[in-house]
Formats: sequence, structure tokens, C-alpha cells
Amino acid sequence: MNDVMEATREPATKAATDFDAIVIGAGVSGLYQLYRLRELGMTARVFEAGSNVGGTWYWNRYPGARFDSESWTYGYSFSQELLDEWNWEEHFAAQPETERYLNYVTDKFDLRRDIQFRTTVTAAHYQEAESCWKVTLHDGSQHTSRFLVTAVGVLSASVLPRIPGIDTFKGESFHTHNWPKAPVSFAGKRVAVIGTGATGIQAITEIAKTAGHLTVFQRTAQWSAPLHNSKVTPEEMADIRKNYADIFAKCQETVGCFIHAADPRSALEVTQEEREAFWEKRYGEPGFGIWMGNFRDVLMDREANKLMSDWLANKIRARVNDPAVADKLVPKNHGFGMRRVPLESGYFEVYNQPNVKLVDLLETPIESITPDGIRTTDVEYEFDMIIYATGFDAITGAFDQIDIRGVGGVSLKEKWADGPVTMLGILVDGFPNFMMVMGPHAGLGNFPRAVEYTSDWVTALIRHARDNGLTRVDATPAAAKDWTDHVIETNEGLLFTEVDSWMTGINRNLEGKQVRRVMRYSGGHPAFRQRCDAVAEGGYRELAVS
Ligand code: NA7
Repeated sequence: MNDVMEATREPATKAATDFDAIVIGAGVSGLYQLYRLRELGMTARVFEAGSNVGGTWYWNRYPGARFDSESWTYGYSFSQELLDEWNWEEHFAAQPETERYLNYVTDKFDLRRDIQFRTTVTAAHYQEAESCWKVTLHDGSQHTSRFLVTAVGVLSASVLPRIPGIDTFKGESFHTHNWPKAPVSFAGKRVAVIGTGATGIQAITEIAKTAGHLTVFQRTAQWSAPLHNSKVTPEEMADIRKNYADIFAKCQETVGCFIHAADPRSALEVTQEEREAFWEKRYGEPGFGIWMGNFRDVLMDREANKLMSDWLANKIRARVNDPAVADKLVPKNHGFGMRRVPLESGYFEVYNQPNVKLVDLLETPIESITPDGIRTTDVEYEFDMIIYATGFDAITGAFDQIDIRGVGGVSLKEKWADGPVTMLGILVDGFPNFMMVMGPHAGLGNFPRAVEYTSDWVTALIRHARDNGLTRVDATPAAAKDWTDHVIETNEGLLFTEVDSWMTGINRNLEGKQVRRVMRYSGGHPAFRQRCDAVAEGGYRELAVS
């Protein structure tokens, strides 16, 4: 089809495109966006690289992968029927349960027929004359749409470490994100895990149960705390179902959309006994309470943070038999909660097992991967399997993998070379009709809660465009600057901004990701929603439309 011809033949308000909207990704965000677009009566096509739905919960099938959010706070809230039907098996569901849930949602709402699987989007170019997007797929085929919604995830572009010889290893090797569907056996094998982030900690705990021998290569120790997962009993599920409205309302009130809200007290205004009793209680409770429900100043005040870190260090030491190993497991270069707190289920006790060894890469860095294993500065270890739990090109990585070009052929990757510029983390000036569900500058946290809100906002904007005969909606440069400045402001003074992590845009394995950047909104979800609501209620005055 000749798009230019079509566009000139059709009235301006009628889409002369293959679809009203194209959505990239069929994970938590993409599925919900498709549902909402359908509701508008729009034609939509979702392109998904995987062979099934789920996104994060499709790819990350490594042993031990599970929620750190309470399952019943993570599920979609939009359908009462769905809430009535679905029973969560565990308070923190493992990957297979979540994957089942997302498939159930897909089938219940008949979403599959608009999703094209095993399809990678390689380019998306805005067509100025036709006010539409032309999307190119891995096989060279092209499709056009008025609107382009990215639902590409925050942690979806996995990264292997830059270690010489990585391609020479003769045994099995996997990145945790690209884990095979067929079962992987560790029995009797000499297994290496590189990386001790949230993923590594989950995987190591599980693999240690069956591996012949497990060697963990740790560069940075983590302030990990207990998850306290358990089965959901039928009585608990009945109770949860009765209370869904309150649960979701509570999530809406907190900065991270979790059910855990910070304690209004300062860690410094209570006695040592009170402080420690409070931390002991949080340490004994399920979920992120210890991070998100701590004293209000623990993540902001150096002294409060130091007290918490020292307290938690003692917990780690008490759980590991060998004091020298315990010492290596206590973080030295950052305080508690400055990086994403991994929740664990017996992680520290793993190092008391005779089949597990911890290698501290600060003492003996890796020199190379060899055909037989891993060589550090002091010894060559032989392995049957190497597992890379080495993380992601976070937040902007999935965008960078697609050649996205706006007005005048401007590349999004180049526009963001010095850090993202967005309006509300949803729009980018110069990229009309382009909307991001959970792009950079979005608030992180309990993902689906933020996804539902953001996707509803995107849907309302698309409806507004349609109802008003607009073929082009774009953020103005001024509005994008305002929001970007505000995002930067919300990060000022927060201790996590002083630490290298994926949340500050650092990935030591990637060129161009060595400088800390403001990647996320830190003003909290309630404030984020207020800003978004104000734009919508004001009739989208901040946008340039035609
Ligand atoms: P993370 O949190 O980025 O962790 C990656 C880990 O891999 C981390 O321990 C890194 O050490 C380590 N790493 C990366 N490259 C190397 C090399 N070259 N050598 C040694 N160690 C290396 O990713 P995750 O997948 O664990 O978690 C991502 C998020 O997913 C998580 O926060 C949850 O929100 C879900 P470093 O810390 O850089 O020293």
C-alpha cells in the first residue's frame, strides 16, 4: 500500500494506516494497553519478540524467579471478574504462576488475536506528511499506525559482561533473562554464577539446593533482607478478595505503589531500643516493608542510613558461620536501600553449605573466561556451567535497540544521549503520537499499579485526539523541559543518586553508561498522578496538537 497516496485520498481525521495503534511488547503493560485500545473501538496490533505473552515473566524463567511484590497487589485491578476468578497460590508468586496468570488474562479478554509473536521491531519512523508511524519488523515488513505505544519494559535488554574469552567457554552458559524453557539440571555439575543483584540472589539460593558445586562470583555485596514467602490459604484468599478495594487504594497512597508506607518517625528521634525493635519487626515481616516501610529518613539521612546499615550488617554476620565469608557479604561501598533491595529466602545460609564457595571479585577480579571455566587473578576455576546474572541495559536499553526517529529524522537514542528528556515519562517532544507506558522518568515501584494508571492516561489522550479530530499530538519542548527539570529536582538530595546502579543509569559492561544520570521520577506515584491528571483535566494545553 502506498501510504502517501492513502493519506492524501482520505479525510485528515480518518486513519489511513494499517492500524490505529501499534503497541510494542506483550508484557504486563502491552496486554493492558491492548485491552484499553480495544475498548475504544480501535484497531491495534501488538508486536512481541517472545513466542508468548508475559514480557519479564516470559523471559526470566531462571530458577528462583519470583515477585518481591505481594502477588495480590501485583495483579491487574481493572476487572472485578478477574479479581473474583483468580486465586493466588503464593503470597509472592514464582515465575510459572505469574506466567500462568498473564496467559489467563490474555485468554479471558481474547487478546491473543491481535498479538504477533516472535516479532522484533527494529525501527519506527514518524511520517510527517501522514502524521503516522511506520514500523519495521525483523523480517523487513512494515506496518503503519497513527499511534505508537511502547510497552517495552524497564529491565528487558539483558547484558552479558565484558570479559575476554566469553565466547570460548565449552560448557553450558545462560544469561538469567534468556533462560531456556526446557528444564536445566544442576545435579552433579560444577556451576558458576556471576552477579549478585536481585536476580543472582534468587537464582543462587535455588541452584545451591541441587548443584554438585556452586561458585558465586560477587563484585558488590547487597543489603538483602528476608522475603518471608508462604502459600496463600483459601481463607486468606477469601479475605484478600474481600479487601481488594482497600488493598489497591492503599497502594495508590504510597510513593512506590506498594502496600508498605514509610513510618512517619525519624530513626533518630526514637531510642535505640525502639529503633531496633522496629527493625526487628520489619525484618520478620514479608515483603518490602523493611525498604519501603522503614523510618522516613533512612533513605535520605546519612546518619539514619548508617544506623540501619550497621544493624543489618549484624544480621548478615549472625547468619553466616565463617566470619571471613560473612564480612565479604556485608556491603561496604553503599548504604542500605541505596540500590534495589533484593529479597531473599535463605540466601545467606547458602554460604554455610559445603558445596558453595564465594569468590570476592574485589580481591581477585576475573581476568578471562576460558574454554574450561573462569580465570581470576589468582586461580583458574573449572566449570560445567556458567550463569550470567549480570543485569540489564536498564530503562532506556530497550528503546535504544529500536531505531526510533521522530520529526526531521531525529533519533531518540541520540536525543537521549546525555540522559532522557520526556514529558511525564510518557511523551517525548518531537516524537508526535508516540507514547511510552513506563518509559524513562516514570516512577518505579509496584509495576502494574503504575502501568494501569499510565496506560489509562495514554488511552484518554488517544481518545481525546480521536474525538477532536487531531492527527498529531506532541509534547512541546517547554513542557518536556519542565518535566525533565522537575524529575531532576525530585532526585536531588536522595542518597541513592550517589551510588552506581541500574537505577542511576550505570552499567559497567556498556560504553556510554558510565556516567550517573537521572533515569526515574522520585517524587512518588501520588505526585506523579496529580501532575498527569492536571494535564488531562486542563485539556492537554501543554501539548502541541493539530
Ligand atoms: P543487577 O541488579 O544490575 O545486578 C547485576 C549483577 O551482576 C551485579 O551484582 C553486578 O555487579 C554483576 N555484574 C555485572 N557485570 C559484571 C562483571 N563484568 N563482573 C562481575 N559481576 C558483574 O541485575 P539483576 O538482574 O540482578 O536485577 C535487575 C532488577 O530486576 C532488579 O533490581 C529487580 O528490580 C528486578 P555490580 O553490582 O555492578 O558490581
